[in-house]
Amino acid sequence: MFDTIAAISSPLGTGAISVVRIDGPKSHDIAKKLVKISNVDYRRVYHAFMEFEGQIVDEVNIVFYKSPNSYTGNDLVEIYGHGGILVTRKVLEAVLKSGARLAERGEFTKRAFLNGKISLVQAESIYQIIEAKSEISLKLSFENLKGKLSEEIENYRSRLLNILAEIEVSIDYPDDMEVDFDNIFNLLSKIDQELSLKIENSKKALTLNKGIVMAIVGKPNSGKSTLLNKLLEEDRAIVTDIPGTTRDVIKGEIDINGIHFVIVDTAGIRETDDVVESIGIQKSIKELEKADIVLFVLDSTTGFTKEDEYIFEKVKKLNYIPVWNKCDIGNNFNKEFKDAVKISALTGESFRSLESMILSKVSDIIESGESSHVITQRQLEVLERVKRNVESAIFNLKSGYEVDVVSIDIRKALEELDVLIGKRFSDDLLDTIFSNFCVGK
Ligand SMILES: Nc1nc2c(ncn2[C@@H]2O[C@H](COP(=O)(O)OP(=O)(O)OP(=O)(O)O)[C@@H](O)[C@H]2O)c(=O)[nH]1
Ligand SMILES: [Mg+2]
Repeated sequence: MFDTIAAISSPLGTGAISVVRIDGPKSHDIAKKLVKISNVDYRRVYHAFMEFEGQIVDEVNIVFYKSPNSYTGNDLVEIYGHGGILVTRKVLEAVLKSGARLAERGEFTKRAFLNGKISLVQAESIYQIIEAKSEISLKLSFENLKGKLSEEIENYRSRLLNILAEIEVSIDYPDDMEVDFDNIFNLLSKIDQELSLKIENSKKALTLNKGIVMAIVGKPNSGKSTLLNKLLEEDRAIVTDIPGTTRDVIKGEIDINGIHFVIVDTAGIRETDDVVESIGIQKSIKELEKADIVLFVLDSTTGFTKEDEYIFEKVKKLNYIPVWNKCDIGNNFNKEFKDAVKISALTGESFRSLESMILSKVSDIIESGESSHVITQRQLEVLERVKRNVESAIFNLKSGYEVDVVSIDIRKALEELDVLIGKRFSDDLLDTIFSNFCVGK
């Protein structure tokens, strides 16, 4: 079923150690020949000089894994070499010339999935672990790797199967078994409610995984770019005392208490005849609407002005924090915003208060991380399809349709749960998932 593949599994660059992996039926023979070891104990580290066509390729440590006790479930070899770019390429080249094919992206992990070593959800968690930007996403990904989401799905599966069994018995033995419609209705409604909550939390948890988007908006010269730079602790955006300095959207990433944020600095919003500036302002407004949280920067040297009013009209519908900036030199705090957090983007004064305010404004997103174990867009979409089928079952039950119509809906919901966990899959789906991985993973 599998041919023999190989790839460099460590990042290609200069490092202490590099890893080349070989997987498949010929992996052991290829490696043994290259390192001149004939009898091997599995999972033991051997030291050797690798030779190919009479030349030393590298000095390596090498481990042989015997199917099914390997990452992929196949015979597998891992070669640890000196971590140089050229030398590692040479090791791979020797392996390829000895009969292996270069692996595709994620092909080792795909093999682990196809061999039943891991579920699709676990494969996705492995990808998420590599991609994780904050501690909380890392924690969620590890929980899924250990099977948390799979457990939850199994729970829904068994409940739906029980309902299905009850319905099917009544179809098979219509004279002996009365369907308890009320009970089925209640059980399905309970599942539906739980799914709604799960989906809502999952959406927030996905935001958490990608990074919470925080837009900094305000009138020109209020100190937005200064604030961005101070938060990032680097000179990312140009700062001048000329209003209208920032034209384009500038992004940066930071962690606050282990939570990952994508910060977006925008052009100061005002009426202008300048073509470039007004394009920038249109962009600002777009970013504002997409953000999970908005820092509305007010200038305490000018107080709340007409320009602020215009921006406030847009901001007030969103999840925003008013921030009085330049408090080192100004004290024009209008009463509408007298309780707003008062900072100095220049000196960093009161940044701790600003950070705790930010965290409390996104606490629902942060808390979603505790209760949701859906970590990818695909998982969320499948879960939404499960819910649609459950809803359809409830609707058909209420409308007095024959129970076999309801049983079809429940079967579909069950099928989607199988798709979620990877009991059912298409080649396209696998390609989409594994093509995100690196070569060698
Ligand atoms: N004293 C003081 N000056 C500040 C503070 N924040 C910003 N400034 C100054 O205000 C001016 C404008 O700062 P920017 O950060 O460029 O303002 P902006 O909101 O990004 O402006 P636009 O890009 O034009 O929209 C600069 O001269 C900054 O040094 C602050 O907290 N205190
Ligand atoms: Mg700016």
